[in-house]
Order: sequence, then C-alpha cells, then structure tokens
Amino acid sequence: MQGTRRAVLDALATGPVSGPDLAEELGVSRAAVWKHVEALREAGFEVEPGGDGYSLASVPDFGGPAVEFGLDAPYAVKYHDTVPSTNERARELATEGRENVVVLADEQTGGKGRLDRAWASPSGGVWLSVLLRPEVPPAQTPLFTLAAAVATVRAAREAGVDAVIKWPNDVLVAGSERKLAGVLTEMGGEADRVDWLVVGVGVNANVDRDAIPGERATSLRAEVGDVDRRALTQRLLEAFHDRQTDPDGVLPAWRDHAVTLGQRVRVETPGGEVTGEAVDVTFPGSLVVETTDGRVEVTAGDCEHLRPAGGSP
Ligand code: BT5
Repeated sequence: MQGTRRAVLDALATGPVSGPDLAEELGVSRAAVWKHVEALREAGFEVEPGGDGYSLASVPDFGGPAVEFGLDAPYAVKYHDTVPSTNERARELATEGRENVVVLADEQTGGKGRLDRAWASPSGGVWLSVLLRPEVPPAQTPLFTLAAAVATVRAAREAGVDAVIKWPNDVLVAGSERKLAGVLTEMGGEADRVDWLVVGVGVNANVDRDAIPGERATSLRAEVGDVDRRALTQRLLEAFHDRQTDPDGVLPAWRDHAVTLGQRVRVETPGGEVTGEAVDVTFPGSLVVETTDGRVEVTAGDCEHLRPAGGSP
C-alpha cells in the first residue's frame, strides 16, 4: 500500500479524525486525503463519518489491501488474487533468494496435491505457502508437514470445527472422513542440507461443497458457515511459527490432535502396502505400524483408516 494511503488508513483506524486535521498532519491537500479515502472504500474498507470526523468501521475480509493492513503475520506476505499455485510462486521466490515469506492467494488455477494430483482451489479458500530456509537435513522435513497440520487444526478449531489430523497431511472433521484441508511440502537442496522448503496448506474455507471434488471433501462453509479468512490465516501462521521454532513440541502436539493412532490402517508406500495398527508417530514424522510381522516405520505414503483396532470387522 502506498505510503500516504497507509498513513490515512492508520489514522482512520485510531480515529475519529477530521479531513482538515488529517491533511495538515500528513502535509497533503484535503482533496488528496479525500482521494485516498475513496480508494480505501473501493477496496472494501468502511469509512464512516461522525461528529468528530471520520473513522474506520470495518476492514474487508480478504484480498490484497485487507491482508496488507490487517494481517500481522510472522512472515513477509505476498498476496495474489489468482495464481497457478502458491507453492510454485514460493519456489520462484526461493530462486530469488527470499525466505520467511508467505504466499497467499484467493484462488489457484493449478493447485497441486501430493504425487502430482490436482488440488481444487476455487476463490474463497485459504491457499498459502510458507517459504523457509531451515538449517536441517532433508530427512527432517516431514516435521514441517506435521507442524502445518497441527497449525491448521488449531485454526480450524478456533473457527468452530472439531478438526483432527490423519497421517500424514490430511485435516479431517472429527468422527468423519471428510477432508477440510491438506498440506504439500516441497524442498530443494542437497543430500545433507535443505536449501529451501515450501510448506503449502490448502484450507477449504468459504467455498461451496460442490466446487471441490470427491465425496469426502468438505469446507468450513459447509460445516459451520463462512469464516473470517484473515483471522484464520493469521491464527494458522502464528501456530505454525510457534511449532517451527519449537521442533520438540511438534510430535506431542501432533499426537494430541491425531485420529490415526489406534486405528487399523493400510498405507500405500513406495515400497509396497503396509497393514496393521497405527501405534505411534516418531521423529521426524514416521508412522509406526504394528503388523503381523512386527513393527514397521513408514516415512511416506497414502494412509487409509480401515476400522478402529480391536473393533469388530
Ligand atoms: C493434499 O494432497 O492434500 C495437499 C494439498 C495441498 C494444497 C495446497 S494449497 C496451497 C499450496 N499450493 C499448492 O499448489 N498446493 C498447496 P493429497 O493428499 O494428494 O490430496 C489430493 C486429493 O484430494 C485429490 O486427488 C482429490 O481427490 C482430493 N482433492 C482435490 N482438491 C481437494 C480439495 N480442495 N479438498 C479436498 N479434497 C480435494
């Protein structure tokens, strides 16, 4: 946001303030102040007149100006109305040497899931990617996926949905297999060192159920009605940042929110299918499955919940 416009907005936020006072304070003409107020209104900010002058009555829910003004994120923010994929955009920023940036979009036209699957990302969702350069070996990056899932659950719960995590990257509505959000982590680097890490989170926020594919997909709108995406994004980023700076806290937090532990699962791994009871998750994010041939640690794969361990077939 341009400097004077930002100053006008800040003054209105702490207002009321009169047009002439504001013009004098900022060293611009009254006409210029008025132009900025009009532009802010067009961007969705409600500016109300009163006896003592103008004040800010409300901030738009989402969008570039709202995010820039109202999102107090622990990362630099790059907002796009529409973008092919926030993960791709974050990767481009990585090649430009950036870090600690979050790319946000209202809509993605080429959203990606894992294993080259597509992720439907209509306007109204929360599609974001955090670009980091953590000093960890590549084998530890699954911890960031788990941290993002924990953060998403926290944010979804504050928005009123009883959310849980299904290993490794799905956020579901408790007591159902309905998927609310997913995480896609990508990285670049060498065998012993991560150069960049992009943690992408997609939350079906204010989107219609029929705009997202699959019988199991759901959205916050479908579960609890529309939410304040700015607040949700802020909460998610804060919770992720907390976990990112406290790696030892990730696994305990994940266990607290996980629905996979204690379930009979079938995991499709690159090395074949593993079936048994999911008994734990261990550093840096492997699922421990008790099979008839003993314990197996699975580092990656698609997990299906069969039925609760010990439950009737
Ligand atoms: C995921 O993949 O769950 C990871 C999704 C990550 C998306 C974010 S959005 C911001 C960032 N930028 C990107 O380009 N991506 C990340 P996976 O577990 O593979 O699930 C994909 C499968 O879920 C698809 O094959 C569909 O069956 C289904 N699906 C597609 N879109 C969906 C949606 N919006 N909600 C629920 N399920 C969906």
